[in-house]
This record gives sequence, C-alpha cells and structure tokens, in this order.
Amino acid sequence: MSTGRITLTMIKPFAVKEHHVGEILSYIEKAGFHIRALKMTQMPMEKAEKFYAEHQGKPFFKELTEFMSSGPVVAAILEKDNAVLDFRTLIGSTDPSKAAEGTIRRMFAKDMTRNAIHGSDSDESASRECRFFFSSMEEFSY
Ligand code: 3AN
Repeated sequence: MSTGRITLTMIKPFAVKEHHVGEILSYIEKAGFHIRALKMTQMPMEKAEKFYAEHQGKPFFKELTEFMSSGPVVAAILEKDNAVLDFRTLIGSTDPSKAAEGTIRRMFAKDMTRNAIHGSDSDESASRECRFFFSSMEEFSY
C-alpha cells in the first residue's frame, strides 16, 4: 500500500520533443501536486538500464531503454497526500488505448513505449527514483 506524500515523474522524450512539457506540468499542478524538484536531463543508455533494472530480461526492455535514452526527459519530484496512487490515476493506464478519458496518457501517449509520462509504482520506488535524479540540494519544500 502506497500512502506516502512523494512520487517521481518523468515526461518522456517524444512528449518533450513535441512541446507538451508546459501543458503536462500544468495538468500536474492543477491536480494538486506540489513540485519539489524539477530538471531536464538526458539519460545515457547505462542510466536508463539502471532506472528500469526491474524490467531487465522482458521483451520490451531494449526498446524501452533505447527510447528513454534517445532524448531529454523532464524529471520532477511531486508532493501530495497519497502521491503515488493519485498520480497513477492522473496519468492513466500503461497502455494508452486503455487509459481513461481525461488522463495524461490518454491525451499525450502514442503507444506502450511512447506513453508520455512515468509515475513511481510504490513508495519504495519513489524514494529510489527521487535519489536517482536529484540530490537533497535540488529538492525544496516551500
Ligand atoms: P508504468 O510506467 O505504467 O508503471 P511499468 O512500470 O509496468 O508501467 O513499465 C515501465 C515502462 O515500460 C512503461 N511506462 C512502458 O513505457 C514500458 N512497458 C511496459 N510494458 C510494456 C509492454 N508490454 N510493451 C512495451 N512497453 C512496455
């Protein structure tokens, strides 16, 4: 059960290339999430493989890591009550054809790989992923 106040998101490369960063961040803030940290960065292949280590060996791993290292992502630490679950509701299903109306993936995703945005799947993943992208000096409570 995820009850913590923190989650990690990444706006994925094609959504950045297609200029959806501002609109997606706007949906996130309007849904009540507080941005504690924010950066644009590009993961080299080894970093993408580390971030998605739990999926190593799955048929989509190579496509996923190649895509995620193909261009810049926008990563953010988000804060809200029940952050992990509420954020996964806001982004919608991994498969955009199954994502509910009004979700970020329904609006911006192209397919399972290019599904626009990442959200942590548990409090434990959120902690690991936040430290993966940000140092304590890059995170703010204001
Ligand atoms: P989510 O991002 O919804 O938590 P995960 O953690 O199961 O989904 O998968 C991580 C990422 O791997 C997804 N965002 C998606 O880009 C990719 N992925 C997952 N399952 C598939 C699949 N069956 N085919 C292609 N890509 C997939």
